[in-house]
Amino acid sequence: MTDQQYMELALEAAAKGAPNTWKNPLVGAVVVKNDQVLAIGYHHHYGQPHAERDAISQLSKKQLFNSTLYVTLEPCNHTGKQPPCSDLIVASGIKRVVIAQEDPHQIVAGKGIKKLRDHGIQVELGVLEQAARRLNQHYNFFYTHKRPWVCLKKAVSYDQQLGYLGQRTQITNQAAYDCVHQERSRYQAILVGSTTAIIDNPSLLTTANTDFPPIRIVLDRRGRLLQHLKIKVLTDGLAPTWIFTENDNFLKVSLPDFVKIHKTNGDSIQAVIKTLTEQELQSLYVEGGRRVAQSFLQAGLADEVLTYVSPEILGDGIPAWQENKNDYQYHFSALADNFRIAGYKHV
Ligand code: AOF
Ligand code: ZN
Repeated sequence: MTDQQYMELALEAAAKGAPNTWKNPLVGAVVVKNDQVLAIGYHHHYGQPHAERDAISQLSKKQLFNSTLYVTLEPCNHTGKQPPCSDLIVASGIKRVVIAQEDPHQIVAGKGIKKLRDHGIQVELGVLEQAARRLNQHYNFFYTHKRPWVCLKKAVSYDQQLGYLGQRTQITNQAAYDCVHQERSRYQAILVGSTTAIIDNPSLLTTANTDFPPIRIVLDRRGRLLQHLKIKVLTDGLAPTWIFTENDNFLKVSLPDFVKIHKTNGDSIQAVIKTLTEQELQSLYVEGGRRVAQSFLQAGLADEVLTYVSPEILGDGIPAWQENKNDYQYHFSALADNFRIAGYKHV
């Protein structure tokens, strides 16, 4: 088999970690000797051993001697929640390391590769690099641009409307609804405006089986939720909820521990981005409200737009917000059971 084929195996293994590696990247590793795969490992769970250790620990010193390691991300060279993989590789007797992509995280960024080379290990970089970058798209974006990737989602009727004013409107069907619930697990935070939180009363959960549900963020500048303290995101305790508000009265009411108040002063969009960046949360799914979406577009903070289109005609509903078509490039579309999804990326 070729280097590409072994790397393909490592990429497949890496994907198994989703969505439980959470803020950590998906990483896979394969050990090969004499054209035989000796071990396949991956990063299973946030805080647990890295992919390299998962693969190497399956083998004896004798098996590892003179072998080749294929790994989808540059091995780390720091002590975090785990010890450095570079030291483990150096001590293992592995003679060649093939890496798909360099780690953009400044804590690693080339240092892992340097360490291996300094110890006489042959290192090759860039095998299936594009596929590896795609696998950790949000991670790569975050550590390159120092802010989370933002996706704006809308569900529209065939006549480009968001729903009827002041009432919950089911635009797309159950299949689309299920799809959104799965999609949420790809993000580390989900955001809606207070109007959506009150009128739709969504739970904003994901159906994916994860230990790290996305943080639910509600923008509530004036403190309208104070009159609606029984809504799901303030009572169910099923995921953390953050409220960004200018209203001090939130600090006077008793809220459950999973609800956190972020006091803002002025631009709440920038406050959300700043807080997520500080917490190293790498992606945000914006789900609700025409005004909220427009604020993100105006701030130039919409990296991707996802549109769910149903075949229904609403007639006299709220017109959907529109991104500037010149700023966005068609990315993909999918036709499913009675609805269509189209994705566009900022150019
Ligand atoms: C992973 N899994 O398989 C590899 C990672 O806090 P730590 O010790 O878990 O370190 C996390 C960093 O380690 C991560 O951001 C990335 O730079 C590097 N490599 N991380 O979680 C892995 N190989
Ligand atoms: Zn590591």
